[in-house]
Amino acid sequence: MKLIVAVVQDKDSNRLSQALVRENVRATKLASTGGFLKAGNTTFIIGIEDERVDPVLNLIRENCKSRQQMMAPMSSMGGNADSYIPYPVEVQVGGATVFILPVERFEQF
Ligand code: 2BA
Ligand code: 2BA
Repeated sequence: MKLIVAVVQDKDSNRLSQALVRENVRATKLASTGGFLKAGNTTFIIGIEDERVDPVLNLIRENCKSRQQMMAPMSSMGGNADSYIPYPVEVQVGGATVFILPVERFEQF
């Protein structure tokens, strides 16, 4: 068994949830925040048998789009002047950032 941890954009999370349910894949959704943009994103954790990992990765690939996102200028108020960015910056936010971990044990009580 593997644990898939997938960070996706909020805009794609409903579509991905629906696809997972449709394909009978169990998952848990966590509301998360990107460390860089400090904007909301969604983290899916999916415990899944080894042979279903690739089909689940395909579902994630098909349902999550890469987008350009503007990063608002950060205020220097109360912050460090070194980290002040005075102009908006465009960043490419990926369709999904995915980690696949081995599961030592899985229990449901
Ligand atoms: P939910 O996904 O909201 O599922 C609640 C309950 O609904 C499940 O209880 C199960 O009895 C049923 N259920 C879920 N998906 C189903 C499906 N495709 N077909 C038929 N019945 C389904 P539990 O199995 O005790 O799971 C409780 C919660 O634990 C789940 O909430 C989910 O958040 C998490 N979870 C369970 N298995 C998971 C897994 N393999 N990976 C990640 N999270 C899991
Ligand atoms: P954020 O940390 O809000 O990052 C959003 C996007 O900003 C990133 O997209 C990347 O294009 C850019 N970015 C992030 N850190 C940067 C930096 N230090 N310098 C320049 N640009 C930077 P993605 O790479 O597609 O990541 C989307 C989200 O996935 C991230 O949101 C974060 O929540 C998560 N993520 C990405 N890599 C991760 C990792 N190695 N570990 C844990 N979470 C990760």
